[in-house]
Amino acid sequence: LRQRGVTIWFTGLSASGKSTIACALEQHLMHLKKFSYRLDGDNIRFGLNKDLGFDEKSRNENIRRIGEVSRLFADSCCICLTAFISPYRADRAIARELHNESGLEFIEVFVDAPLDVVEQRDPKGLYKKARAGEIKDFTGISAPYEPPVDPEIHLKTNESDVTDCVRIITDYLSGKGYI
Ligand code: GGZ
Repeated sequence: LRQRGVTIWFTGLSASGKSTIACALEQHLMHLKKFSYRLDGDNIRFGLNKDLGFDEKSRNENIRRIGEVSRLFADSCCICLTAFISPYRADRAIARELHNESGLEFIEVFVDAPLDVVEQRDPKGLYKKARAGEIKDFTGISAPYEPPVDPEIHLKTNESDVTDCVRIITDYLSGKGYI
């Protein structure tokens, strides 16, 4: 493959737009005939990581495994997209280090939307349940989210639409020669 592998790591609150943007980016990369693969809750939390919940230790292990898997994809010359809350800075730093040790770039994308905005969106009613105490350890409500300090890309999804966000990422990728 005449393609360099890389991992694009989305992080942000539930309903911030991680999956939506990752899906749209994946579509765009497909049109460009780039080899890419998206890891998200549907193919990871229901498979490889179905033994894990949402307490801190489980999230650490969730992200550790996703870091390892995304490195394998990137190592196979794939543009790997990951869309997980990944709330802990230290866990994201481990995933980044793993990539760097293999000579692979790790592009951290902060999908930023204020809590009151994502709580308004609440597409699955999870924030409402969390507020009511029906879901414990819910990120932003009863569990922490540690925002990235120096992400490669910072998207504000209450100001930019999906198309804008995808363009910001593809501009970055073409600047680096990935596409
Ligand atoms: C946060 C939860 C929780 C709790 C279930 N806290 O918006 P969604 O529904 O579709 O995405 C959320 C997803 C978060 O899983 P991740 O693997 O991305 O989390 S982490 O990176 O922190 O390990 C949400 C749903 O699972 N969900 N319970 N308590 N989100």
